[in-house]
Amino acid sequence: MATTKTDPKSAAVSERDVRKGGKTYEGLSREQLIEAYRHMYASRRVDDKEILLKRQQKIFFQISGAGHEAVGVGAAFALKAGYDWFYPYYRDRALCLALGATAYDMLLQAVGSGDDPSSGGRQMPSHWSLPDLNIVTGSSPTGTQILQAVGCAEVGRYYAAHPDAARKATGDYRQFKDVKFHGDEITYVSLGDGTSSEGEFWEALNTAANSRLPMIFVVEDNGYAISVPVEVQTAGGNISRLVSGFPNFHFEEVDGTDPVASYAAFVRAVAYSRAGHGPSFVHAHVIRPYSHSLSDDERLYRPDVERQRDAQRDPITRMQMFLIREGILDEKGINRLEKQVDDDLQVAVDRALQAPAPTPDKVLWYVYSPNLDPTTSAFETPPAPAKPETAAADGRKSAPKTMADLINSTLRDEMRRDERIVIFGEDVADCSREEYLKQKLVKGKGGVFKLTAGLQIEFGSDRVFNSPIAEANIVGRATGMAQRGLKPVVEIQFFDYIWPAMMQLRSELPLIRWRSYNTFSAPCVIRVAIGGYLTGGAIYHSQCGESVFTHIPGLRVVFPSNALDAAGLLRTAIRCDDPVLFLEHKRLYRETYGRAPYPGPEYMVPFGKAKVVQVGSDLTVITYGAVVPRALQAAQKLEREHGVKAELIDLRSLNPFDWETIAASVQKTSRALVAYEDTLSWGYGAEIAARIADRMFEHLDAPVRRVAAMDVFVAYHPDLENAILPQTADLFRAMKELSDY
Ligand SMILES: Cc1ncc(C[n+]2csc(CCOP(=O)(O)OP(=O)(O)O)c2C)c(N)n1
Ligand SMILES: [Mg+2]
Repeated sequence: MATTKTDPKSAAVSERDVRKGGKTYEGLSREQLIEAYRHMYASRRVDDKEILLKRQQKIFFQISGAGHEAVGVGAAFALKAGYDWFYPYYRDRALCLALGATAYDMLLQAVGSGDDPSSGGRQMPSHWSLPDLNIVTGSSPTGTQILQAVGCAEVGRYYAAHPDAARKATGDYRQFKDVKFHGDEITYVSLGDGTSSEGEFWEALNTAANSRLPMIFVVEDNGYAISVPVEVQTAGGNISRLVSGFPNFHFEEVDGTDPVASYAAFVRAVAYSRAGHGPSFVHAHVIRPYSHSLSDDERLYRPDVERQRDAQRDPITRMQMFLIREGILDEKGINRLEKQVDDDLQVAVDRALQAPAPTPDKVLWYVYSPNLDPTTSAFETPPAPAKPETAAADGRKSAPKTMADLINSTLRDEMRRDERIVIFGEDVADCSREEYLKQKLVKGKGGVFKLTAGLQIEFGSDRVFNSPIAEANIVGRATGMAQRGLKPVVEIQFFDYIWPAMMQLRSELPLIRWRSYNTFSAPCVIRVAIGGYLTGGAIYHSQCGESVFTHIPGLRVVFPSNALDAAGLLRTAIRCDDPVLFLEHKRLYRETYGRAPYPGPEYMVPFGKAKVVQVGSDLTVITYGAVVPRALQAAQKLEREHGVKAELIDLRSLNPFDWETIAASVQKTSRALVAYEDTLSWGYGAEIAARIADRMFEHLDAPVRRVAAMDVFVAYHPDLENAILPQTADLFRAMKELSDY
């Protein structure tokens, strides 16, 4: 269909028109107004077509952009396609068309074709994703795009300050992550009025205001969120009033059914934000003439009188009347334009209906990077500790160091090697008021566990900085940054407080690649302090729960038990091309067990390779994290007292995990014990136990046993904590029973 791409620079036509004595409309020429109508009408007609196709059961879902056409076209004309960045929501069909998307692209998604450029048949229609136009893969959860857009906006500024970081590099994720930046690009993000109730919206405004980010927030206010009217969602019924106190913003409130007024509002917003003054907020009043979606019938909650009132503001008919009134097009001209759009659309529909369906053999494609496999030998390098004299020279000692020390050294060396790495999180900076550091008034903090100590001092405040206490903010921004090629290595201060980020962690970050059919990706690292055995940690500083995350396709999960593995796995996590949840056990940070000299700046441990901590032949113990040293103690006692030799496997990496090592060991010993710190029921070890029972039944001489925490949270008093968490004595008892079976 005809989707004439509008060169945003043609806005300059207005000057020519003026010189010729032609009238312009807020700077829009007559040609541009005709173009605007073409996009608006095309958008409405794609909706109408999809609705028809849905009724004919040729597509499976429909959600329309009807009523939102004018504001979308106004925004597209004021911004630059393929230059600025776009996080549109599902009603932005007209915006996407005016930026250069085609109706055919959209219909391919509606039919769910394997050729659908946005998702390969994986996402519902209206889930836009077109990398050439900088339209970033969107999803269905309301509002998750907003914090990602914040991250995206931060990236342009970062590359402007660190242009070398944008260079291509080989040998790690950067080889597959091209960077586009200009330095003055704007990030557009839109949402509905109801979505402004989501906390992430407010977190995003807060950061955008505080950092004066070049962003435009657009609230397309159609007065309803499915059946819930705006006054129920928004205190006082007007979002503009609520956000008006945010500093550094430019605000616009506009009739979003009027393309000329919308365009003018966006031109002002763009001028403000592109100049670097800060973010803009455009509140556009629109209508929603087609119910929420085809699954909704708004007559159930909106009386005719209200719906008719809206209909009078329909942007399509208003624009037709405007063009006629202004003598820009007469009725014939309008009919000709509409016929052209309809004819082109029919061609697109016919083609889309013939497009190939996706094939089930590809469903697992792009869950992880197809380019860089972190389980391969490319990520396996031997430790190369510094010789004592060089070690002394660069301030490091070849003496055994703690896990905390080695994580810190690994971060430092990786930051030296890769300027795309940024670190942020709660308290991770040495000191936000950097003048105190410069004046040497303070030493700096660098994390509540000091894992990032000294990094801000060495790398500067734009590479290592504090976030607000808002975990979705941390993960959402990291996702947006990683989409544009940065490598955020962010910290969640305590696993117990990871849950505000759960929508981002479950439904966004790990899905970026799969849902966009490998056209976007977001490889980044989320470091999380986890676990108990702390004495006094109590409920909210001792939780495990790793199985919640190993249950998420697309997310790598690692859990080292000692300093050397932590260094090697962290380096792999940073250099690989997938999102990684890096779990650091707090109790192990400074434990004597598992200390090691720093293994050098190239040391890597591949994912999915377990370590056999002790070789044995009588039973297999499969574990990880802080249970490893406890299981080792129990195994040594078992050998000492009973001559029973257990083979102890430290998984190190939970997703992927090393089935081969488990299988080989169980085949040898015929007895398996799975031990983990998390609560017993539905814990990570349940999956391992089930697989052993399922696949190795013939090799087993005893039931697969588990040792884990009681099914309750960790309590404060040490006696309670000891009873709740698996102890060496519990492990010893279980091993003994299993060997006796
Ligand atoms: C987190 C989340 N909660 C609920 C839903 C279900 N849902 C989809 S759209 C919608 C209403 C959104 O209303 P609004 O933000 O006003 O946008 P509109 O559809 O009116 O343009 C709801 C509740 C969802 N997709 N995501
Ligand atoms: Mg709404």
